[in-house]
Amino acid sequence: MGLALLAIIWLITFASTYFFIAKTWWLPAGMSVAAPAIDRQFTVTFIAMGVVFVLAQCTLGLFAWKYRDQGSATKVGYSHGNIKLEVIWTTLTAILFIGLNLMGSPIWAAERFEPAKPDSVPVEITGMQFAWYFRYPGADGKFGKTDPKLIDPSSGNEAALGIDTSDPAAKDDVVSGTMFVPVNRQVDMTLRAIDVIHSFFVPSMRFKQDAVPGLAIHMHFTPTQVGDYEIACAELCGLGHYKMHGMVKVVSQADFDKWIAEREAAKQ
Ligand SMILES: [Cu+2]
Repeated sequence: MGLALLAIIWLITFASTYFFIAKTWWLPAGMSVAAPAIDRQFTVTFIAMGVVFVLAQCTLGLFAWKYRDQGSATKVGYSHGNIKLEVIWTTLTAILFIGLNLMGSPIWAAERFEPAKPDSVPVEITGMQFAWYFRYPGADGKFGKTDPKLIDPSSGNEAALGIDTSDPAAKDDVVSGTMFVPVNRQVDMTLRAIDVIHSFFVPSMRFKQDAVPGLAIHMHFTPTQVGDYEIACAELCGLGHYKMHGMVKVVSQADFDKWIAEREAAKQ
C-alpha cells in the first residue's frame, strides 16, 4: 500500500510538472511592450514554485512509503512538532512570497500607476452583460457625457452606453464593438462596467484588469505587432459569460486614422 501511494503521488507530480515544462496550455505569444518582462516574471515564479512543488511532493511520496504500516510489532511515535523547523520553513516561504511580489510589482504598476503618455490613444472600454464596447472621443479628444437613464443595451453601441447626444462633446464620439488601436502607440484605457464586475483580458497583450460598476479605471498598454487578438471576460459575470469575447485589431496608424474617419463619416 505504501509503495502504491508513493507511485501514485510521484506519477501525479511528474505528469503535472511535464505539462508546465512542455507548455501544453500556455499563453499565446506576447505582443505588447510589457509582455517580455511579464513572461520573465512568470518563468521565474514557475521555476521557483516548481522546484518547491517537486521536492515537497517527492518527499511526501517517500514518507508515505517509509512510514507505512509495518505490522503491529512497531511502536507508534507521537510528535508535538518542531518549532525550529516551523520557523525555518515559514521564514523561507515568506522570503519567497514577498520577494516574488517585490520583483513583479514594478511591472504591474507601470501600466497602472504611471500616467499614460501625452500622445497615447484614448479608448473607453465598457463591459456589460455580455458584450464589450469601445468608445473613441473623436477630434475634440473629449468623451461626451453619459447618463444611466439613457442606457439601452438592446439598441447597441451609443445607446448601450447611454451617451447623452445633447452634449456637444458626444457628437463626435465613436462607439465600436471591436477595438481598433494603432501599433506601437500607447493605448490609454478607461475601464467601466454597467452592471456587474467584468474583467478585460487580452492574453496576447498580457493584460488583465477588472471593470467595476461605478469606477473609471485608468490603465495603458502598448501593442507592438499588427494583428487580431482575442479579448475574453475573465470574471464570471452571468449566464452569458462564456460568450463575452471580442477582438483587438492592432493596425497601422494610417489604417487606424482611416477607420476612425469612416466611423465619423457614418455618423453624419
Ligand atoms: Cu463579463
